Amino acid sequence: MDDQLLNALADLDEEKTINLVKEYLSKGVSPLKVVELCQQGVEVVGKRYCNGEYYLSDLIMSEEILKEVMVILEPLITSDIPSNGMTIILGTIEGDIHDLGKNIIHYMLKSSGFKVVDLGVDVAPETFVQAVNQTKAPVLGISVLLSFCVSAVKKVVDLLVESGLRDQVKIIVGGYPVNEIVKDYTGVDYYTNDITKLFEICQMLKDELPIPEETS
Ligand code: B12
Repeated sequence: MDDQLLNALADLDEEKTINLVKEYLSKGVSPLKVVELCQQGVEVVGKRYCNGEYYLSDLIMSEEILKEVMVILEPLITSDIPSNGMTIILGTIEGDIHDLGKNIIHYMLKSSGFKVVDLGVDVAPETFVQAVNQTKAPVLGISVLLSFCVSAVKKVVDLLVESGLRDQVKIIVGGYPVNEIVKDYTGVDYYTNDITKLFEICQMLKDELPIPEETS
């Protein structure tokens, strides 16, 4: 069953992908599982693009299909959920316009009660720092899909240090090139591409936050 959806997306078969997504959901498969399978499918698209089997137009096609999938999934994962009191800033780093993964993270966090401040794509390091300063959010999530944009993530961290804000925010990165080396090079606190792990980290950080004083 799993391979069918993965392969339909990898083969850029729009109709089959959409039908399978609807079928899986009707059989009780969770939206998160559907996202994971789609993500594996576009990973294959990326590999085929890398080895010359697919062209840029195929990358764009995969984007179109994923957007259609998200139109189906979004209402299922962003119903009215009460806020859990924690704000997370999200954005795709400067030079990078990939946003499908970031948007999925946004929906998922929102559906778990986190307040998300989404800065969009191609976000300058200075804008991230400004947002941390203004919102006082304890968590900053940065999406980076292009290897050559990793240095801009390091710039965000360096600017936060320079502005004296580094200690008040935990930084999580996600996206195609992230790994332990990227974490160490950039100076961020965590990296993950696993939504479940992201939830674990956010939940842990939330539990560590001071409980707001009661006002009478
Ligand atoms: C679709 C796609 C595009 C679309 C993007 C559309 C959009 N609106 O996002 C288009 C066609 C525009 C595009 C353009 C380009 N792309 Co592109 N693209 C892809 C592709 C096939 C899929 C990306 C995707 O959407 N995946 C689906 C989502 C759900 O997964 P995800 O993004 O990985 O997100 C998940 C996790 O990474 C994680 N995550 C993501 N963000 C965050 C943030 C946080 C805080 C956390 C915790 C987790 C997290 O959670 C998400 C959900 O599970 C990838 C291949 C790949 N393997 O990633 C190439 C890929 C990223 N692209 C690549 C390239 C080279 C380009 C171009 C330079 C191509 C060109 N010649 O122009 C341009 C760059 C444009 C730019 N300046 O940004 C390369 C990058 C290689 C590298 N090492 O740098 C890849 C890897 C393809 C390849 N194998 O060569 N691309």
